[in-house]
Parts: sequence; structure tokens; C-alpha cells
Amino acid sequence: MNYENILTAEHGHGALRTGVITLHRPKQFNALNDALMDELGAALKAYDADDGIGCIVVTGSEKAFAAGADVAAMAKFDHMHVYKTGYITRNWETLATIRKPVIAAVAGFALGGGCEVAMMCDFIIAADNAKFGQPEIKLGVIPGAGGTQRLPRAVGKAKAMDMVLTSRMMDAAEAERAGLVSRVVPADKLQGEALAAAEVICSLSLPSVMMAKEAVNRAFEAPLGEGIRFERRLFHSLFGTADQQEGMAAFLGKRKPTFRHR
Ligand code: CO8
Repeated sequence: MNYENILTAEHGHGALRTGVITLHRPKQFNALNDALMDELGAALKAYDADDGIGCIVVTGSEKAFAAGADVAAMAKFDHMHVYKTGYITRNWETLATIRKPVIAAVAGFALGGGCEVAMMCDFIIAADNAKFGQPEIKLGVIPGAGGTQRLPRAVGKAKAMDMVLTSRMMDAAEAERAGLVSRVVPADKLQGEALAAAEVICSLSLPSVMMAKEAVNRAFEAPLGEGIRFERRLFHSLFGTADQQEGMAAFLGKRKPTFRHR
């Protein structure tokens, strides 16, 4: 498929490769409009359905992961337009429905919808120049793609309120301290670090990777007891896979496992 607002590429030589999606509206700091979000959704779904892909990386440019929803487009909307067209819900939740792991590799600005897109990914690797923020309050609105819900879960109420109410940006070091990002690396190492993490994931058994993702995500939606029971069922079900037999036999045989992803 031909895309105009994103770039796609595949990396790796194993049975499972990494699909890399680069947000690409450089003149607008990757501001997110419907066309871009539709393309992002389509590319994510295509990689999720592709048996040769084990992990997805979403990234932007060195200056901006994404500076938020496209204000120029949004400024023209009225209440009935956004309500009737389901603005945001139409194409913004696709990322949160992807079953394979999605890593956000963030350099530069991740603001508003850009921060929300990064938070919909499974974890964020940040360049040391990354800046995270939810500045919607300055535009007379509030975060609308999950920011008021995912940010407090990631960084706690105090920092989330500070960012959402004052529009203060968090730099990469603070974001790592607060738990918003998993790693911070020099900007020129960002792509390499994200691809290396993705390659590790691709080398593992896909069913266990997908179930691990599902189980961790359940921690944000279910009470503890229900989450633990959910985890137990998934854990049990993995004993029905060839890869569990192979993984344990390889460990005991002191050799590398050859996973068949089933
Ligand atoms: N939308 C549209 N254009 C943008 C955006 C944006 N969010 N951000 C930057 N641009 C454009 C600028 O207009 C400018 O274009 P031009 O050169 O044609 O004037 C170009 O990108 C470069 O920007 P600046 O000249 O401002 O560059 P600076 O380095 O001075 O500043 C900043 C960079 C700090 C990123 C600044 O551009 C900025 O503050 N941008 C807006 C950030 C913002 O408010 N984001 C939140 C938007 S609201 C939102 O995301 C709501 C999400 C709700 C869900 C989404 C539903 C779709």
C-alpha cells in the first residue's frame, strides 16, 4: 500500500522481522490528522496480521515524534462535527487494539495526541532530547485520546495533574524517573536501541510474547484477583504450545531454542 503521511520498512533476517512505521509530516512536526491516523491504523493492522512480523516500532523524526493533533484541522471543527464523525474514536484507538508488541521510539516532541500515541504503545524508548507533554489546556480543550487516563497510570496523579493543568513538558530524564519511559539513550542511538529491543522480542516465541502483552495490559483494567486468574489461564495454555516444549528442552540441553511460534 502507498502511504503519504507515514513510511514503512521491515528489519531483521530471522523468521520474524520488525515492522517500523515512521510518522512523516515533517513540515508540521508530524501533527496527527485523520489521513495520518488512518494510514497508521492501516499499517499497524497489516503488520499485526503478517505472519512474518513479530514486533512493531512506531517512531518519528529527530525533532518530533508528533507535536499533537493537527490544530489547523481541528480549529475548523464544531461540536456536532466531532460528535457525529466520532472524531478520535474513529481511528485513534487502533493502536491500543494491536496484539503484537508495539515499541514507541521517541525523539523530540511528543505532545498532546503525540504523547497519547506514544502511551498507547507497549513501552517507550526515549532519546535524550525527548519532551513529553499534554498542552491541550492551552488550546481551550483537554487531552482527548486517553491522556488523562494513561498519564496518571504511568507517572502518578501529582505529575499527571501538573502536566495536564499547567502544560509543563517533561524531559527524557524526568520521564524515565517517573516511569513514563523504559529507557533513555543518546538521540543518535535511538533507532538502533529500539530495533535491538524489537529483535530480542522477534527471537522469542510469538504466542508467549502476545500472551505476556495481554496479561500485563490486563493489570490496568482488572482487579488484582481477576488479573492473577487471567494470567494463570494464559500461563496454563502455553503448556499446549510446541514452543514451551522446545524452550524448556533447549534450556535443559544448554542450547539455543528454535521457536516455531506455535
Ligand atoms: N498542529 C499543526 N501544526 C503544528 C503542530 C500541531 N499540533 N505543531 C507544530 N505544528 C507546525 C507549526 O504550525 C509550524 O508550521 P509552519 O512552519 O507552517 O508555521 C511547524 O509545525 C513548526 O512548528 P513551530 O514553528 O511552532 O516550531 P517550534 O520549534 O517553535 O515549536 C512546538 C515546536 C513546541 C512543538 C510547537 O509547534 C507547539 O507548541 N505545537 C503545538 C503543540 C500542541 O499544542 N499540541 C497539542 C495539540 S491538541 C491535541 O493533540 C489533542 C489530542 C486529542 C486527541 C487527538 C484527536 C485527533
